[in-house]
Amino acid sequence: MNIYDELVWRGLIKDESDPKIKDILNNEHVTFYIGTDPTGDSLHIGHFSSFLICKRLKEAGHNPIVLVGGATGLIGDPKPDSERPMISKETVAHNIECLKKQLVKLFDCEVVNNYDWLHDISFIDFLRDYGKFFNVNYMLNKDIVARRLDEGITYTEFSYMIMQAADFYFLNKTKNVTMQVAGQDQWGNITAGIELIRKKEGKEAYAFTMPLLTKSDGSKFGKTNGKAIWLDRTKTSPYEMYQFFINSEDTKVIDYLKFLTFLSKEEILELEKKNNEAPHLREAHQALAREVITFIHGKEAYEEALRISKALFSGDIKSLTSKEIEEGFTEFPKFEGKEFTLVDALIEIKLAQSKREAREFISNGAVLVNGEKITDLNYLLTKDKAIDGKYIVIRRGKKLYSLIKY
Ligand code: 629
Repeated sequence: MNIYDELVWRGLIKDESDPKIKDILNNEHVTFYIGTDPTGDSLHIGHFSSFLICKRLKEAGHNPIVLVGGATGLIGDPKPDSERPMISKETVAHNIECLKKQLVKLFDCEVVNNYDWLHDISFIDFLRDYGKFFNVNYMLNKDIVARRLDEGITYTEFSYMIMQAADFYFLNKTKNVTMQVAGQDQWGNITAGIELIRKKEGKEAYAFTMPLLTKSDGSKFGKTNGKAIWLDRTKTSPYEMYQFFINSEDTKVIDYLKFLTFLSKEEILELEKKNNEAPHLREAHQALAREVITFIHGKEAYEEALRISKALFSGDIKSLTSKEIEEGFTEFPKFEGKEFTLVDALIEIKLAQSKREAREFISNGAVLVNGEKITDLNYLLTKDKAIDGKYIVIRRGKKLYSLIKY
């Protein structure tokens, strides 16, 4: 299957600027770019789903360049609903360093920063050499800008499109970049660049966009309980990422495999068959979690996430190290470790309302300490019973956990 047909099969093509895109992708070797603004100090899984195109097209013989918007990040790409708060220059500089590290590590490609060529264009030159090529009606017609007119859009955010167009023009001139790729939300910014190159250089440039991954209800992919799934493991641990993918909706898991992994069509069709026949075995979900976490964090991190998940499910906490407990129990409450009876502890860690209730839970065998059922009402919790001298994991019933940290 040629690269174009593979991208179509994977659902990775939304809009194309020109019917020639198919021939270009299949038969030429082009330099293309995809950009991101440094709005945060880590990429999230939504960025990851878009930037994977760098590896896919590189394997098909094309040359990817990733742009980090040191200049555009100071301006803010207009969102459909409201004006972005300005980010300080120090924060943008910090975020650029963080993103560059992630992008080079994950996608091993050239990274450029549009601050390098945009920062010293004078205001007058910007208006004469770039602004002159943009009819305001054209700009007002761009979907996101049009939707902001009622709410209001500042001159600053309104200018953003010209900056991104200038990037495409500059990269076309200096690095022979003839294609830009992005998620579908970027269509207006990208076509502005194609227009600018045509007007200033009389040359053709190309673009295609990818659909933004969504959940089955149409909401944005990459968030769980309102929390984004970050690539920085200190913000989202591999275990949390594992839980996120294992809990993908059965109706979306095959789409996610096509979008987010390099498994072959045959492998994915096989997983689709298994998912249809026995979704409870979650083989497609397991493959998705394995492929994505291994790509981002490495095999070790995936296997650790799997160990934590199995221990939590089986209750065999003693098989975990204190580091694995730290990763696996991020969403459970943590309490100060000290020497106290299990009865008192249950009250302090909010797993019982009273001594009577605590005794009842213990006597009924509903309380596990580090995975072991304890029915002794005089049981004492001490540091030497903690895993690695650090953690005692208390479980009440099927899935109520609390952590005591020494
Ligand atoms: C200057 C800036 C350029 C080219 C691109 C850009 C950034 C672009 C943007 N991209 C999104 C972002 O930064 O805002 N104006 O978060 C984001 N992108 C990846 C995908 C996207 C897009 O990083 O393209 O569609 C979804 O993640 O929203 O010369």
